[in-house]
Amino acid sequence: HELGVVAVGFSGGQCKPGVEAAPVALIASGLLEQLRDDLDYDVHYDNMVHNYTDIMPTSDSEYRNMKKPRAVSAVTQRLSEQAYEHAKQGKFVLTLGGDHSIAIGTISGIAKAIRERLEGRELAVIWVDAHADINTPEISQSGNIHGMPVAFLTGLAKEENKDIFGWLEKEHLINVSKLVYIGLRDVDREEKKLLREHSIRAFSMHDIDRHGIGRVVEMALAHIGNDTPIHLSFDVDALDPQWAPSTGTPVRGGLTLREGDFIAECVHQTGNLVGMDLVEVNPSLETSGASDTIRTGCSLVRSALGDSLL
Ligand code: DIR
Ligand code: MN
Ligand code: MN
Ligand code: MN
Repeated sequence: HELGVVAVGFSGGQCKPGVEAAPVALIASGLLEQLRDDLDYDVHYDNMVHNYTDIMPTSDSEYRNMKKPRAVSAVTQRLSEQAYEHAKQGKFVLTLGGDHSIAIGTISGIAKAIRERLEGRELAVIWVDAHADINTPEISQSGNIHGMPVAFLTGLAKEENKDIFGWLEKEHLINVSKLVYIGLRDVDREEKKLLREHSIRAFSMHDIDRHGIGRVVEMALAHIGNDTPIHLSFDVDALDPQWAPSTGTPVRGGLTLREGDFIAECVHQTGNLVGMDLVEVNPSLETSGASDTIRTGCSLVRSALGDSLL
């Protein structure tokens, strides 16, 4: 099986430097060799961490309350094309971030490729995160675009300006009915309203406490259905800070390492997984826990790609 890897050293979707160093740390710990040697993937990696300096805007003032809108738009547009190229050739697309704004790029590119390859079929997305990342620019409290990717990907947020996400076309977008969250526990008031208004399927930590992770994953996959290509967008802050302390916005009361791996394993077992983002690992925060956080990230990726299944 073929695997396209894109290392995205980008941190402009939020304000804390360091998250751009995660791809190097993940790769240096041997992740790609493990995928090649232990899991038998044919790994296609261009041997570079993209920071997209060549397409950085010279000035980037706030627009509609968004911080660094032109930088995030330019990077995600380029990444969308990279992900599209991999997915069009039938490769699994693995993106190592970077902050979660980069999902605008990967998911839009994969969604477009899937529509072309599978006669209009729509991509489903499982978003594992402490946060819903569905703020529109106007309701966002922070202005950080890593809290907005789902709004742009579902078309809940729209913008005409081509330099500020106006490049997103219909074929790039996902349907709210094919989106499922797992792990939520820090959702903004206005985001909760959106989730309710659009009847978006969401499993919070409360649901996991009530039903157990096994039943929750079963319900999440049942919602998506059997015959749908799936993208797994995994924010490492879904895990409890005990397992992933080095991340920009840690929230206590999260998933255990095994619960995180279990989600990834089950999604792999469907046979429908076509792409994964691993985002928000920031080795420069809580540095005493950085190597644990990197190990956690590697474990989640290996699980999604079929490790630890007998
Ligand atoms: C918050 C935090 N909802 C925001 N979002 C984070 O800035 O929009 N996402 N941290 O990962
Ligand atoms: Mn090949
Ligand atoms: Mn998060
Ligand atoms: Mn996130």
